[in-house]
Amino acid sequence: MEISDFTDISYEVDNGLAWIVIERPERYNAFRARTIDELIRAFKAAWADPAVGVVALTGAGEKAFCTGGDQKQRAETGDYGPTETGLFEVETLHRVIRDIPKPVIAAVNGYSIGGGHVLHMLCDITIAADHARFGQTGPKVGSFDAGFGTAYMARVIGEKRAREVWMFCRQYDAATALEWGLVNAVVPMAELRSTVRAWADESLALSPTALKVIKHSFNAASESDAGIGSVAFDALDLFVESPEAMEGNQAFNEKRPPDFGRFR
Ligand code: S0N
Repeated sequence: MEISDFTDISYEVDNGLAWIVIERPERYNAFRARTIDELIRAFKAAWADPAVGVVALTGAGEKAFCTGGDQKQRAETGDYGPTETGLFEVETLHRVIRDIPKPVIAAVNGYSIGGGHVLHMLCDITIAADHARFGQTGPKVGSFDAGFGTAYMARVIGEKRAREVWMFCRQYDAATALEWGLVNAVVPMAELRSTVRAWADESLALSPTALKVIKHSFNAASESDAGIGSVAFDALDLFVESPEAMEGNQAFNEKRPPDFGRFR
């Protein structure tokens, strides 16, 4: 896939900073399988390009950063749509965000929910607009990310808070996210891009080799979370086709609360 083939995201390099933008605002920047393929391709382009020192990930518009898997696509086809390889490569995307040897900044411009919340968490730095909202919805819509989504979250915000996020599926505002250490800074939406630019410029002045080794040394401690994630995604493959998971998906699309009572 060439960058010129992108339909779901855009990719642009500006003075050492690569901007990767999810361009599906009508779906609150939810990802389908193609979106994931394009994101992986874009991160690899930034990895390979010596002109890029920092990567920023954001969503189009001011409503959403990313709201995870596309629940309408899931209702239409039972999956997230076709891919180049035939695989739904969300784990590969997680890997590439962690492995790219350059700082990755999430610029959270609205809702960061479900699989979209996991994406911002995996970025090295998160800068949020002051209207941003954060949360997990898996147990509401019939999915889970019980790898980095749970284990890494506990490392970031602590066990009690991570369990609260997953077991109640609440939303949290940007001020709470800052207080919890879930984000590094909160700024007005109008200053989000310029703030990311300023942070990127500070990092671009530093030794790329030192940054590479530092990033990978931070990753080393949480590598076992990837193993837990593989097991969890195996389980998710089985779960998503169950009546219980489908009830969550149907309820979202029918704009009603799910009824999980019969599965207890
Ligand atoms: C973001 C929320 C909280 C916004 O609520 P609000 O403000 O009330 O707006 P809405 O009217 O709900 O939304 C506005 C429009 O945007 C559409 N939309 C929003 N989110 C999605 C989405 N994720 N997919 C498709 N469309 C979306 C709305 O439908 C609405 O459009 P209209 O007006 O046309 O009806 C709220 O929208 C919300 O809670 N969204 C859903 C968030 C969610 O549950 N995401 C999925 C969570 N799960 C995952 O991400 C896991 C996926 C995954 O990682 C996976 C990995 C491997 C293998 C399998 C899976 C798997 O799950 O199957």
